[in-house]
Amino acid sequence: MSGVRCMLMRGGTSKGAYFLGADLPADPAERDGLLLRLMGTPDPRQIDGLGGAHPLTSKVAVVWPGGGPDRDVDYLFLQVGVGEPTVSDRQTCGNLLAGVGQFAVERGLVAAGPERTSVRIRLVNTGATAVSSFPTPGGEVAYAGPAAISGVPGTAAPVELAFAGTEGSVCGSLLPTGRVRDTVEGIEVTCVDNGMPVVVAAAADLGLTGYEPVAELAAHADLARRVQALRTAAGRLMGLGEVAGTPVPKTTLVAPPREGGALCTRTFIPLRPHHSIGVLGAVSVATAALLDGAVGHDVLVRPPAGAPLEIEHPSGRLAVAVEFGDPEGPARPADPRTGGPGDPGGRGGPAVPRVRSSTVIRTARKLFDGTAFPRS
Ligand code: NQM
Repeated sequence: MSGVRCMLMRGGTSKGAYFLGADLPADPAERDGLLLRLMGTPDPRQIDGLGGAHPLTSKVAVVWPGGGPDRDVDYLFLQVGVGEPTVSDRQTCGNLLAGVGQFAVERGLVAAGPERTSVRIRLVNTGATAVSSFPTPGGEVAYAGPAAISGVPGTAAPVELAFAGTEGSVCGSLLPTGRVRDTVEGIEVTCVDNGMPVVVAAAADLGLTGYEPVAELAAHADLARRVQALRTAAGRLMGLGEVAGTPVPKTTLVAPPREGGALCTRTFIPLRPHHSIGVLGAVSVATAALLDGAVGHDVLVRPPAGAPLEIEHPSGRLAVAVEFGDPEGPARPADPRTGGPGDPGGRGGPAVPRVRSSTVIRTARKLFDGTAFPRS
């Protein structure tokens, strides 16, 4: 049986199989069929494949040389279902992104610099771009280093991810309903898309504290049903159509921070509670919380000027820096009253705020490089 060249990597708090585009079938249906057989889907335990029986470990990155002067590589993210035979390109993944630059160097798509390397990556799923910068001492990718990220044991080399063009990644605009706040299923929500479509609601409005451990949320009898009702109704308002069987929008429940961060979160992807929070999910939630009138804005504890927002999640924190302003023009300083970009409702501020860039620090590690064999 013929195998496929594959690298298994941890990217941030996710794990996935990385492929060169040229190593997979060009036909998307054929490619997806192969990926299902490689990952072990639709067995809920993925026992006969590479998948780890959870959405966070059933992921695929496909990378190929960039087709334009402004980018080095293109990165397509595919979410492979666990118990269902699905392969979705409807979202990107900021966690697997953390390994894309190193993979591109390892596969010879990008030449490493003598100390550090920056790789310009087009996020094919959304059209956004990211610059990934990581250490390459002596022209070799260094995976070991001093950076700790919540949700991953130990330390590794820091990977800086700077995003641009993430507004409206899937929905077309930062506030896809055209409003900073909506009432959906009797709950106040903010629907936002700054790289990931997310429905933000106050945990208290669903009868939760927002500090529950993941196991408690997973065991909650009625919660998945309520989250599904909320996101399917919100998904229609966001112009996403029928979202019951799709990975977006995510739902994030927010509460006041209680560990020194800016905001506490519990996220569902789309119905299973996240052990931490997705990278672009956190970027979107942080962006929303900075908007006057948005759900979460009233409980946000703003950091000192210039410091990133520490988004608390079940296994620690994720620091997100969001810069507002015309993406083509100079950065606009945050509104001194709110720490955010001003009132998006029009009461003296811009009608729709613009996001200039967002930055996070992640780590990644090469776990295995070789040949993967699909189930026949
Ligand atoms: O939001 C989970 C993750 C993700 C996606 C998800 C991600 C992101 O934690 O950018 O990284 O939202 O399904 O890897």
